[in-house]
Amino acid sequence: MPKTRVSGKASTGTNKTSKNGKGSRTPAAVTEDGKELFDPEKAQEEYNKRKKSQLESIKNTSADVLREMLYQMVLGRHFEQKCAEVYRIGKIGGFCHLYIGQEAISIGTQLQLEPRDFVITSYRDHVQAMVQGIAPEAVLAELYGRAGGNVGGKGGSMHMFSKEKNFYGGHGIVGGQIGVGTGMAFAQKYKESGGVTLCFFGEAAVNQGIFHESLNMAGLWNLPCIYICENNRYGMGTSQERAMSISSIAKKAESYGIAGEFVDGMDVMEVREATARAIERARSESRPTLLEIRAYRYMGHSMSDPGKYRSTDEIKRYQERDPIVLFKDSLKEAGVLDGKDFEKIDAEALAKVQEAVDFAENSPLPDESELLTDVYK
Ligand SMILES: Cc1ncc(C[n+]2csc(CCOP(=O)(O)OP(=O)(O)O)c2C)c(N)n1
Ligand SMILES: [Mg+2]
Repeated sequence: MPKTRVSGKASTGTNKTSKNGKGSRTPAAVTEDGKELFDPEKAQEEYNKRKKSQLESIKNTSADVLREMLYQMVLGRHFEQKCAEVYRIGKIGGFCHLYIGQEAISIGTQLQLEPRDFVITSYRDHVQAMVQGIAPEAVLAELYGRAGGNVGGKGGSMHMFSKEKNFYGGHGIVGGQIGVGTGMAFAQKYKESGGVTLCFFGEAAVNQGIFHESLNMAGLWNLPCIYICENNRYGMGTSQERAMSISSIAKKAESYGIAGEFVDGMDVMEVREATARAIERARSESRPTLLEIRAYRYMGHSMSDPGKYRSTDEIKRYQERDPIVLFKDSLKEAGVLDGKDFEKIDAEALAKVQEAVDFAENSPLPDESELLTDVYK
């Protein structure tokens, strides 16, 4: 695998947003106002439809970028599975929120960023930190609370951070990062850096006041901020339907006069194209965008979630539309990669995860002298 990140600009696709930014491609398994409910037949239909559009997008993307995208998705999946395994045997303490099932969001959005761009996110941050260029070794050592972690073992799972990689956390307060991300975009505009901010948050954060205050400001002040709502249907054990008065989050963009788009988060190419449109809007017009990207979290909210609020059947039905499987099928059909390449990518990712484990295991605990450094006194 190349060590340097293959970025490459994504095409903005044919699914242009309308003037108010609303996307035209609405998955069949989801109605216009975002009301889902899962119908396996419709989902299959949608899968086939998406596959066609994926093939189109794949044709317009370089083979190196496509391979890197798949590698990062597979690495993210294996890394998180390893986290679950080592958490269960007590290697990781505290909270641990996994990203399995949502990989297409991080990979589809972040791999097209430039060094001047910023990222900020919630506590579900391991994969996003790695895609941003923080080494898996440093992320796992951080989870282990070791000195080799990207914040010296003092942040843990929820607080990945790297100034060098423009990755500004890792935040535990639901929605807190939306205000900070808005400020980061303000700084980019004020300093005329030409950079954009990707600000990730879950659908439950949309019910917080900070979401509305931030989007209002971003709309009013023309900030280059891309608000990415990762709608995985649940905030801890509460489904979106039980907590939100309307189900289309993308529509909320209209309240602030900014572009909003609904995106299928199981389709990494669709995520990539929607993000490319938002980046273009932010860079050339300094206008914000709200992307509602629908995916599904396969694991519990955190490692301590007993998962009594949903059925295993529901989880299985989403897994049938797994973003990695869908992407592999399309890459194969497009003649970009084949079974042998997939095996190689899998082996590379597993080897990288093993390197991360070896590094974390052998990394020392932070020195006692570090106890009061990097904190407000
Ligand atoms: C202000 C605040 N309220 C409550 C919590 C407890 N809490 C932690 S995660 C969470 C659910 C958030 O769900 P969502 O925003 O959808 O993100 P997801 O976990 O699904 O990625 C809640 C309520 C918190 N951390 N911060
Ligand atoms: Mg959620």
